[in-house]
Amino acid sequence: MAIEKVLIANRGEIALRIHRACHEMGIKTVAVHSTADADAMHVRLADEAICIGPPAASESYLNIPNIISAAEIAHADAIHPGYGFLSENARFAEIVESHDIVWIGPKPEHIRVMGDKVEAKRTAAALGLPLVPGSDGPVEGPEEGRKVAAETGYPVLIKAASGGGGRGMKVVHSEDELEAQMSQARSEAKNAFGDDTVYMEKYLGNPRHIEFQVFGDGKGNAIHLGERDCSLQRRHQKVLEEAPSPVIRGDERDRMGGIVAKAMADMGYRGAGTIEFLYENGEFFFIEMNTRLQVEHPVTEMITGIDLVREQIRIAAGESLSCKQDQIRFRGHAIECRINAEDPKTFAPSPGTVKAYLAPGGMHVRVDSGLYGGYRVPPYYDSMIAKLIVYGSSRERCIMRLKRALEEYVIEGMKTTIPLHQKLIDDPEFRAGEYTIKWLEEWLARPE
Ligand code: MV4
Repeated sequence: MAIEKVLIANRGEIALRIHRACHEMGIKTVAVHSTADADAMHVRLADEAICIGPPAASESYLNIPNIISAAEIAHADAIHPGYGFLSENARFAEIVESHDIVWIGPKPEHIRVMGDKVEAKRTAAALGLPLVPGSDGPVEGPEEGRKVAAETGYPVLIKAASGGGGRGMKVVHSEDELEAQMSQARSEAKNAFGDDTVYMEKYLGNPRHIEFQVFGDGKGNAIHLGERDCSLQRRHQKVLEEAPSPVIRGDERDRMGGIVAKAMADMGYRGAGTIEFLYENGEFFFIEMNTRLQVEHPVTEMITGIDLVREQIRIAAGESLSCKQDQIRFRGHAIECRINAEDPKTFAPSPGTVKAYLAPGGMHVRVDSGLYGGYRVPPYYDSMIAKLIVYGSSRERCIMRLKRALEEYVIEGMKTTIPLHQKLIDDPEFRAGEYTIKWLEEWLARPE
């Protein structure tokens, strides 16, 4: 199926990212936007633009009837959902396909399975991925909870089946806390997701978050593009990501990458995916799979030279993967800094008008952002306004170049997290690559 026009069902830097891949493939683009985004860069760049509703995302970027109508009116052949919004909505994927529009994403059934964390673990186990020890499916009540916890050993973690992103998780240190924490977890899950199903895992005290990029062609072929280290998070928001991980050896990458690629081939996975692991004491433990392109995908592009959005579009069009596993080489090191319109100390949102703008450049420096001088950052959406991605032949050289690029970056008119990144990459522990998922929050709490 030839794709000649893509509707981009997203906004901000990812909408630009998709537009760029499309134009490099000779594909026309249709932007959709809320009334708050009429002057956004993604609207300016696209070949056509259609307003799909008021500022609230629930009425615009999440408005399925309006997006489908826009695609019909513009005669788009395909829809790319980006990340967030409708990207992991299996129902939306089905609706797109039922309108004979190509869905640039995984098969709806795979989106659905991975959206339920209990189903995801069951699937991962069947495919031979190593899991965190814990309950085999949902935990129905405190009695079963006590039994599972006694087997895995305390501390344990109660998680929501419909969760992800850390919401509704409860640590249980001993049996006397279990009943209360379980009913807490259940009511929070019910509130947040309308589903009170919970499951239990051994709580890992100090792991790293390592995720593998995978691609499938939907016909039984799959490859992996190595890992990203996303351990530097604050309140479950990633702050800085790198590839490769400073702690994963080549033989570990090849082994685990081989396992995840085989798993994706066996399930007939189609498109881009990310398999998330916790990594502790040299062992990988599967926790979740994301069935979308991720914010941090550029670090993988930098070290492999593969355009992941181009690959997504090729696969959606029914073409094969552009390369075989043995053609993929991992070269050098890449780091991404997420730059948010926030106070770098308090993280309070700081939207405003861009008074002056100068993005860094030079060799191996990439900026993915919809910012321009005079642009007003709307207050209704995510606070991420730019991603700075830097490559170096080694981690040390990458960090030196990143330091240089951060010095160059001028964004006036609002507070940004650039100063936070400058401090972070100067820290000796960061420089040594010695950090886990707890490190950043502890570092932020340190007295100056
Ligand atoms: C865990 C864990 C420790 N042990 N599971 C948080 C988000 C969700 N994707 C999984 N998360 C965790 N699951 C077990 N068995 C610790 C976390 C976690 C975390 C994971 C990755 C990155 C940052 C994190 C911050 C706090 C907790």
